[in-house]
Amino acid sequence: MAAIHVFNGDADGICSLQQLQLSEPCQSPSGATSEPTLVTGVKRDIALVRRVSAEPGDTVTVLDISFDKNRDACLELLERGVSVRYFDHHFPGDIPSHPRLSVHIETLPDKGTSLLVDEYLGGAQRAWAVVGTFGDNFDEAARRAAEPLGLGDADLGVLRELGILINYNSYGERVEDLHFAPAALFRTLAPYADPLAFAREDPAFERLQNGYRDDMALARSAELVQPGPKHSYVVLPAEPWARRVGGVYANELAQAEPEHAHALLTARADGGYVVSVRAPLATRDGADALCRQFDTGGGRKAAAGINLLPAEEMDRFIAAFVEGF
Ligand SMILES: [Mn+2]
Repeated sequence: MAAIHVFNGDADGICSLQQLQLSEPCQSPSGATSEPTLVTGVKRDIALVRRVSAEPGDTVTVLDISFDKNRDACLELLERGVSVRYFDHHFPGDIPSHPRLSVHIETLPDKGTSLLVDEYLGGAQRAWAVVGTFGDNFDEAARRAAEPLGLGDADLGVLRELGILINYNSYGERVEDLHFAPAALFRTLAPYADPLAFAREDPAFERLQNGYRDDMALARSAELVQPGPKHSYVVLPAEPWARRVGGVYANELAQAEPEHAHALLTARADGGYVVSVRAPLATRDGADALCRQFDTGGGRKAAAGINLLPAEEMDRFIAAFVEGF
């Protein structure tokens, strides 16, 4: 009766698991707390359920990855007698009903998986839900969720910074690009019931702060191109720093210019680009529709991406980007 946790390696995924683990630690038959199996990866690594090896009677908890990309793997587990518990806010497609499948999926534009788990737990680990929500760039929702905690501006700022840093750590083409493998970062956070204590006491926080500062300085020096009246994009080189910082830099651009749509294209070592799109914060709509026009595109209304944009489709992308917003 093993517990297997499958989660996106970003802040929303990690903070969703952190809340569940703090509220429902795994108990082995002897009563000792047992280590669950963790299945995760870089942020864009979302077809994770197929990596699970589970026995009948095991429970698999899946956090912050699209059901649509994991449906077949989930059905296979369910048929083998495994229970699946699913929390997510990405496009799910058809959700089957099955006695061993429990689903908590909502696709609202400002409610991430951390807030779905928070609701499920009755707000029991609210501070971590706030961190995960800041990490997904849902600032207003995060501040609303933080109200009952009665935190001052400085502490709220630390929760926001921690969300941004954990989210930042998840971006990369492969785990080797990252400062911390997401499973290792989760294990580092796991002992801290209070995210403010983690930020104060754990050296991982400072390491993320330094990496973020250095990578962002490089990103900010790249040229911002404006192909339309409310459209900005930037192209970054095929370097580990660019692969790490891209998504977070896109969020920063989106916040600095809320009426603008933003695209960030990072060159891939093997040719073409990885693309992050942010809809204007003012409307939070259209990013998924734009990216789904390309073979490897997907995501949410407010934030979406394309895993591989061939170099020869660059012009088509820029035209669709200007057309789409
Ligand atoms: Mn999320």
